[in-house]
Amino acid sequence: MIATRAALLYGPGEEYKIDTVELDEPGPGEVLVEIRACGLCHSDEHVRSGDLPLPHYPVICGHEGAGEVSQVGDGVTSVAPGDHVALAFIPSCGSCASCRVGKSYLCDLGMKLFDTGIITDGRIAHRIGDTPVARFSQLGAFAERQLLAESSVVKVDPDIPWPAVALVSCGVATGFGSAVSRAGVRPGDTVAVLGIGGVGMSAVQGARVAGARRIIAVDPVEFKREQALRFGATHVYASLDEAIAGVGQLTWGQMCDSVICTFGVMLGELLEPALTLTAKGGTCVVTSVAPIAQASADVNLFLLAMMNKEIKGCLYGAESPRVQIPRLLSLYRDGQLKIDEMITETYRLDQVNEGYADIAAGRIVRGVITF
Ligand code: CXF
Ligand code: ZN
Repeated sequence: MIATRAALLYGPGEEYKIDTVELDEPGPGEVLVEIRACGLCHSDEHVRSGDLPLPHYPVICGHEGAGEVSQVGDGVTSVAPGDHVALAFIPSCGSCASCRVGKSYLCDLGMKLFDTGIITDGRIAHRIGDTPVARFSQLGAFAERQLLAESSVVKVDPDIPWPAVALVSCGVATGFGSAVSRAGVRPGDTVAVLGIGGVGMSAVQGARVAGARRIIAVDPVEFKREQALRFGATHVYASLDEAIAGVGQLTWGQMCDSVICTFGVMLGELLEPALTLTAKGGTCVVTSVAPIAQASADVNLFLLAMMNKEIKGCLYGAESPRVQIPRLLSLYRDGQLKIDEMITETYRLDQVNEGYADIAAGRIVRGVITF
């Protein structure tokens, strides 16, 4: 039996509590990973706040993780003890239809994300006494070590600092891909990014790398607007109303080729202003996670058709983790992708509640727990 200290949620609306969780030894297709860093992503906060209630508590959150493989079970071929890995919040089985066509971000194993049993064989492999312990997204990286499916880990080069590996595993891949892959930003485009956290800042960088001419960052927090200018934004606005007025003037009414929604929480009422910012023929990408009960949105359907606009959902930046994570880390190593600069604060595991309080107060772009 293996033990780990972990930050657990015992129910929606509660704060994290540190406890000891028992893990099985790695079975076939499983790996034990010593977690070295885990970013504080807003999706975990959706679980904590109750916007995204899970079927089982207690749960270990934390999915923007990085660590070192310490043990592997039978049949594991892609990693060995000592390897550095990023944790992927969508697993890659490699054999379903989506994986086969290079869209592992839609892997069929994604349907097991909210199961309490481990992906490999569904058994309860994480527990406190007789109580099963769930892991958000089958990861649970707010823990010193974690038992994971091989399909959930992506080998990375060992020279990359742990916090950068962690951030690329979720926020950077999601934001960068939202701009480059899902919106398809092209040189000369005007792009708006709505909400500047780790995902939004990575969308700003994606737009910059893709050659956008104007990058409009919208966030009510002055500190984040200032930061956005350092990462490639050319114009910043404090509100959607100000952005609509400002972009109207800047573009002579043409508005943005693409608009990327990276709000902390997506709400139905935010879609219409995002579409107002979108040019005719343009694309509005919805990346932010909405409360699970958010089933309606404001859309002027007449204008949607008359202006030939697109609305697109976006998961994992619409790129496959095993391809995209190493690719983005190469861009980071070459200095084309700023990741260290996105990390405003580093926390210990037992400071996870403080970290999320800092996010709620708009004090940080990205926080990271290091171990
Ligand atoms: C989330 C999205 C919803 C399910 C799990 C993870 N993405 C990352 O932040
Ligand atoms: Zn995330």
